[in-house]
Amino acid sequence: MKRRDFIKLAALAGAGLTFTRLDDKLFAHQKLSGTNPLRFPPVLNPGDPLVLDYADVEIWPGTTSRVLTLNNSFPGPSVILKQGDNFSVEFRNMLAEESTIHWHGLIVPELMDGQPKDAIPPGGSYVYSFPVIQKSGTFFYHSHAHHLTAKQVYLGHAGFIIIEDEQDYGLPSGQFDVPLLIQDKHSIYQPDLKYSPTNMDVMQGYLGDVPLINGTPDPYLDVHTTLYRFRIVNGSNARVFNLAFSDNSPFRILATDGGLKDETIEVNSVFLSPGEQIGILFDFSVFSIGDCLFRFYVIQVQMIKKYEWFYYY
Ligand SMILES: [Cu+2]
Repeated sequence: MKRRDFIKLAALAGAGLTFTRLDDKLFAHQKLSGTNPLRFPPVLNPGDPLVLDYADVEIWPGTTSRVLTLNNSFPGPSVILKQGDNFSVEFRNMLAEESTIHWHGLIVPELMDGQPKDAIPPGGSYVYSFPVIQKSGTFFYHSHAHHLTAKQVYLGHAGFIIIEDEQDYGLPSGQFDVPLLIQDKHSIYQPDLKYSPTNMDVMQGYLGDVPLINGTPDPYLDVHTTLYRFRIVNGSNARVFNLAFSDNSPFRILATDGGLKDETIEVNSVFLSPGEQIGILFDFSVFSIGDCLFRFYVIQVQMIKKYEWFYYY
């Protein structure tokens, strides 16, 4: 796309994620936008606990933010599962208030679902354990503590869950399979992530003006000239996003909340509401090195009350 167009879009979008094409051998980033390399949370090692606590994390370069972390990671470590696994993890709540881990989208026994009524007290721990019975898909975990969910998720209690199975064979994998957690934050409190809703926010949702992607502000990702899979989760409190490439390139919807679709669907943009995820396929091979391709358009939708996430106050 033309640089002029990009500048215009950047102003519209406020912030987003920039993809810049790389030569397959020369790993040179030609920066058109995006200040910070996109971060990725670590993968949770089998047997490791998930420890919820505050920590000072460098979100904006040169300064730290006091946020909620799991194992000191913001967002929390990614939980990678295989269909047929028996997953088990000890959750340790180091906060001075209740918390839980809710496995959003997973089919698990009621007592393993981290519901508000099953709160883990301050300083307490609990072993979540369940069989992985679902097919390939992207999910995410987050706090579901009573009246504390919105605050704890906003401050950082969230992470990816990815289930892999034989349906994934032949799809982009490894570095070509990219998870993106989008969460909007209030820039007025930067670098802190203060959860401070007004009465109006409580009614209409806590809307930020700066989207963080995997906890990264103004991120970029250098990509190779090949096919990519993106697993995009909207972990915002109330913000609905409309996702599109800056040049209106079509892309293919591979998966939705129900898992992989029988057939991919070609679209030019897609709405993603809080708590929702979508998987897309995009082929970067037709672009020139230095092209700046992908921006998230931030839009505000009034009718958000129907979404589950909205009730997490
Ligand atoms: Cu949820």
